[in-house]
Amino acid sequence: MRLSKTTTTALLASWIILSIYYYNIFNLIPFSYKFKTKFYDVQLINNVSSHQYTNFDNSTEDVLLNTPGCYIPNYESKLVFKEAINYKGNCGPRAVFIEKVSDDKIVFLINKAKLESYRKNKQNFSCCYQFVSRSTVPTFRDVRITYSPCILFSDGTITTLKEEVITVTCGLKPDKKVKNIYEDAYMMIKKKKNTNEGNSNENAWNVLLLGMDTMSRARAYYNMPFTMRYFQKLGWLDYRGYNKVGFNTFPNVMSILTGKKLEKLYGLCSPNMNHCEDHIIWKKYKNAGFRTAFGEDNLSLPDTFYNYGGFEIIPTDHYMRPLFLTGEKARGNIICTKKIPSAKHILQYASQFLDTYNDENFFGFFWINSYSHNLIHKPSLLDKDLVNFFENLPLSNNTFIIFVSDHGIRYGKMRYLMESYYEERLPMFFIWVPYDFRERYKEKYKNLQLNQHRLTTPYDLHATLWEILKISNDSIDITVPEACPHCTSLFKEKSPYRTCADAAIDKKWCGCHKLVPVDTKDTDVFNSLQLTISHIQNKSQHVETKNCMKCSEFKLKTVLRSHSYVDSANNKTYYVIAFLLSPGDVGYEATVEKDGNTLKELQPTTTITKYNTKGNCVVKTFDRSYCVCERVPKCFKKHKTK
Ligand SMILES: *[C@@H]1O[C@H](CO)[C@@H](O)[C@H](O)[C@H]1NC(C)=O
Ligand SMILES: *[C@@H]1O[C@H](CO)[C@@H](O)[C@H](O)[C@H]1NC(C)=O
Ligand SMILES: *[C@@H]1O[C@H](CO)[C@@H](O)[C@H](O)[C@H]1NC(C)=O
Ligand SMILES: *[C@@H]1O[C@H](CO)[C@@H](O)[C@H](O)[C@H]1NC(C)=O
Ligand SMILES: *[C@@H]1O[C@H](CO)[C@@H](O)[C@H](O)[C@H]1NC(C)=O
Ligand SMILES: *[C@@H]1O[C@H](CO)[C@@H](O)[C@H](O)[C@H]1NC(C)=O
Ligand SMILES: *[C@@H]1O[C@H](CO)[C@@H](O)[C@H](O)[C@H]1NC(C)=O
Ligand SMILES: CC(=O)N[C@H]1CO[C@H](CO)[C@@H](O)[C@@H]1O
Repeated sequence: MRLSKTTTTALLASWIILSIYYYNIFNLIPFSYKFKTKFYDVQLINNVSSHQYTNFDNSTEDVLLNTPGCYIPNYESKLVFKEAINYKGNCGPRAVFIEKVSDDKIVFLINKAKLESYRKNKQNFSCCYQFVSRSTVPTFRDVRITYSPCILFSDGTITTLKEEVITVTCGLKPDKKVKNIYEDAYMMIKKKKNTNEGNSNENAWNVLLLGMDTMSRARAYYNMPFTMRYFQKLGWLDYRGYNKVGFNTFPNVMSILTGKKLEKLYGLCSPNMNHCEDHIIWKKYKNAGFRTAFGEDNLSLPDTFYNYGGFEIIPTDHYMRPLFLTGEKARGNIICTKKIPSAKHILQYASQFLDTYNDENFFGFFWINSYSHNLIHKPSLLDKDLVNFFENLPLSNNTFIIFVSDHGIRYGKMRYLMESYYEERLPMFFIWVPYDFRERYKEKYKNLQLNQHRLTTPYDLHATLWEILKISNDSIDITVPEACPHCTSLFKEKSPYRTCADAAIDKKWCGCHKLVPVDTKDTDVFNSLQLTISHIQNKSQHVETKNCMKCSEFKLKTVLRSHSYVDSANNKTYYVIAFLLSPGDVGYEATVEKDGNTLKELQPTTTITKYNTKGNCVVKTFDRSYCVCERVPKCFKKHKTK
């Protein structure tokens, strides 16, 4: 296709509109945001007398990373992370409490006054509890749970903890679910017996890996200031150049857990997640005698393990999914599992897990979606809870805590700005290193500190998890990350010359570039647009759709921004262009490589506007981004349209 005259005019017009837009955006930013200072300074606890450190890291307020191999500007100061409007919502108050009286006994406590507030009419009521377990019949995507009969209890009743997940119902006839006034769900750790009694490894280092979805480092600093200040005060390590390696959650989380690339995982993890379980790092820890746990909230998300068939067989010693299967509900900006936000269930359970196995060895992996995945969510609502959580962790001196994300904000109005190129690519990554470790492995700790100012990736983190296991138990044989076989752990210094290519980061996701604006009328930009848009148009015309529906023909509506960079590794020029197509105002960000006179689009070209709900007529959900549905005129018969 050729760009029509109208399109060219549109290009010009959009440039003008965009200029006005930028002007407005930047003038709306409150002064205090524009010149945020100090906050980004990284303080080293021990003075590092590395010669290279002073030579190679010249990062300042204006630059996140400035090594010969990777330059990342401090885009953070240019973005405003406006939080969603506060839609009043809360899950509680909780009126029935469950506490442990011993490892396997629990007590029910009823707060009468609070329960009274749920009693709208004056009907009599009683309460009963049920244990929840996974259905013994394996189900695809692991969605089935079973409930034990409902047993009546009163304030102070003590019972044996049979299953970890418990539900409570109060009402006129709660066991028959008649006129319920109150429902709640709980998860209590049921300690597993130490199989090799008295044989727990004294030299072992434990790991708590806590993730929070869609949190760039910049967003963390903006929206969770209490947590960030807490980290700084206590000397957590803060990795400024942690670059993602795939599009959405699954590839970026799985690269931490397996060291593999998405292309490889597709085959391995099919037809369900148990098929690739042996490649997951928690399994290696489990095999070495560590207790393992896994929990993730907001189960209806499209891009987590669920989408890959789930785990038919429970993969870890402790597993939170059955709790959330008792029913998650969105309320305001938060997601509740009965009377407690799902994420707080996770924090409470993680805390119990650490407490329970404090004298043994463990590896816990927990992932929180519900406070940050969507733009309606507000990370700030979890900020103080996180500080509280970290502060009260029952830590001995042998636990590494890793607080990490998968990527930054991928869609929404913020993506119209050039700075969001970095935002999407640079997830947060913090580590708490136990004091004893710092003392015993001075060199390793020094390197961990140095690498805060180097280009790092999920593959490095994977290698690091291996090495923590190796240090804990020398008989373990390490497997190098398949996607980056020469990548070492973060206990080794990363070269300042390291480039994205060295770190196995695809060109498409590399954040190590200095983007400079290019006129949207530039010939290369024009040709790049033509190339990309014709690809998208072609793609959209080949999408499989439901009966009597088809994808509308896309046309360029407006160019949002156009930039270029030169890659010093090959001296080629790349164009980064964001644009909207109509109908539907679907936005994309494309990167096009110029090689001599040939232009090549770096795949995938992904949407920067919200998951396209106008594309609901597609057969494969993934195609939604490339379709705006319309009816086929005069189509009444049942036949498949192309
Ligand atoms: C560490 O560095 C600070 C600031 O550069 C300096 O004041 C302090 O004396 C140094 N401490 C040691 C132990 O070298
Ligand atoms: C960093 O700054 C030092 C001192 O100002 C300078 O000598 C060095 O060349 C700079 N390094 C880089 C990579 O720019
Ligand atoms: C509620 O319980 C009390 C005491 O058991 C009983 O006297 C009363 O009749 C009950 N009320 C109703 C409406 O069932
Ligand atoms: C080390 O790991 C092996 C399994 O690879 C296990 O058999 C052994 O008990 C572990 N050693 C200790 C001290 O935990
Ligand atoms: C951890 O180690 C530090 C320094 O060695 C010590 O002061 C502290 O009491 C230890 N804490 C625990 C929980 O063992
Ligand atoms: C258009 O898409 C089809 C199916 O995806 C593909 O086979 C074909 O090569 C594409 N054509 C062009 C010109 O990109
Ligand atoms: C890139 O260009 C510079 C200067 O034009 C040259 O010195 C350098 O060798 C080139 N690098 C490559 C990889 O071609
Ligand atoms: C309760 C629940 O599952 N909430 C959200 C989880 O994530 C999906 C996808 O982003 C939302 O559509 C749900 O509303």
